[in-house]
Amino acid sequence: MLPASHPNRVALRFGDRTLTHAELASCAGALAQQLVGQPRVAVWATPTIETCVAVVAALLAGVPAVPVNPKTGERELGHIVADSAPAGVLAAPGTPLPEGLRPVPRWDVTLDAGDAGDAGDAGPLPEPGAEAPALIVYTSGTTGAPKGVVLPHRAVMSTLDAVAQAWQWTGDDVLVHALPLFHVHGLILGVLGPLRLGGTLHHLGKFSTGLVARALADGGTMLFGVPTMYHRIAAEVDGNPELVAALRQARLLVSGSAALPVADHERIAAATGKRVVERYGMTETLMNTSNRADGDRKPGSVGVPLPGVEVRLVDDNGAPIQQSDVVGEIQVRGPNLFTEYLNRPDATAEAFADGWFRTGDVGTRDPDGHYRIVGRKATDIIKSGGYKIGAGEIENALLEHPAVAEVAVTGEPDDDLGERIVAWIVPVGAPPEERELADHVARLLTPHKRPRVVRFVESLPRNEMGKVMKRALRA
Ligand code: MLC
Ligand code: AMP
Repeated sequence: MLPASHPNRVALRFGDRTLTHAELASCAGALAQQLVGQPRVAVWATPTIETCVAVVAALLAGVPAVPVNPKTGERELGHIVADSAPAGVLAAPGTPLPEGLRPVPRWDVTLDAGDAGDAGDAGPLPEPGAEAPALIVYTSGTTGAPKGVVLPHRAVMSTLDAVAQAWQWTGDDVLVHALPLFHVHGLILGVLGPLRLGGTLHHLGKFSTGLVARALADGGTMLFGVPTMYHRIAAEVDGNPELVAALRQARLLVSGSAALPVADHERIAAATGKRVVERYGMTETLMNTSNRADGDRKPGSVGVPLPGVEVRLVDDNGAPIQQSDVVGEIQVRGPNLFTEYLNRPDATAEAFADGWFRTGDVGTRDPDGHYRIVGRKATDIIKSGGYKIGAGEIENALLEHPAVAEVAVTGEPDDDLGERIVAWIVPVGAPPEERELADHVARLLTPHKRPRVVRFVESLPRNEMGKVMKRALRA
């Protein structure tokens, strides 16, 4: 996992805290010795250097790590803890943990190899097998609680090697980002990517265009972001010469996790001369397609299949589509795929068709082989700010509020977030404050799943079966 080249190069930079590759190997190695043999550990994934050390230690020890969003609400946390049954939780010293994690033993992540006694000198650990689970990342579905996606070492390594090729990404790059460290984008690409290549991650802690500009001006060569971040950058380029100069000198700007609007792509290109490289991934598949650093960066396209990844489009009957420009479901096969949903053999079986993973995304292929994503099969999946959110989980949470009689949740277009969550509510008596409902969802699930708009209605449109007709609501 960790190359021995450039031991004195900075591997991780968070604010004024840094670790070189040698220091990281030493403190993560010491922690790994303590973790060996554990079935699974949770990582309290704050945007800190300790989160990176904890994940690397678990990988070195061959212990699957479950990154947990530190803003997870009580209901969702209860589900993740019960479902993944971690033997312990790794957290930065002094970080308070919520009630739901009290029964789980805590390991403090220290940056000092000496703290682990002689454990750091116990010699290298055996490499985990390629199929051994590396990470379990929770992701939302249309209904029910999030599922744990079991990602083997093979998938993590192959996806990093594939994007390194496509983006000409090397150990000389300094990656800048402000992504959360509990999802594929920020953690696997954004932390493990630079570490595998022997390069540097400069994490900003929290996204702002000012911090991006400063970090790129201060030696950053690559930027990773979700479209919401690029939208905020695009909104500022016309009046912010510092930001424009910083973006101009960057080697590569990469966007993913949701569709980058063509208008934002063009605005950034016009102001900086840089075309953002868009790529397409998913928790279950890691990275599927990308525009290449040395190829056309087509606005509105997610590029071509990454090395080793097979992509196909199928029609409604599951038959492969050979022609270009015909809409079909995107299916994927390759070493980048997950192994299974934890404890959910039913869901795992349903996710595959003849060995191909059914992404649920709908797209087309240009005559030159570039893919475009045009939509999604399930209307109950919402992508907001790059986060995948299931309408069903929010509906269930809202139904627990005493002032809610009936509810339907939809996504509607939002310039900043891509989609915003809208809750359509039939209240019990007088409507509650919108804020109260948003806080309720944030407390039970997580703040990014809170409704941004609440619409009170007298009744919900239903078909003869009693099912809410969400298309009628949106119309
Ligand atoms: C707001 N907050 C609340 C709250 N309302 N907290 C409690 N209760 C409430 N009612 C808090 C939030 O937690 C947050 O805290 C702050 O207020 C602002 O919240 P926000 O409005 O939701 O944040 P916003 O500015 O809109 O965030 C935009 C963003 C974010 C782009 C920075 O959406 C983001 O980081 N997105 C990245 C998602 C991602 O990584 N997806 C990858 C999935 S992997 P605070 O402290 O945080 O400010 C994948 C595969 C692939 O998709 O292909 O990559
Ligand atoms: P997640 O489950 O959070 O990993 O989200 C994966 C989903 O994000 C995919 O199934 C797509 O719907 C969406 N996605 C990721 N990258 C892109 C992209 N470049 N363009 C459009 N959608 C994307």
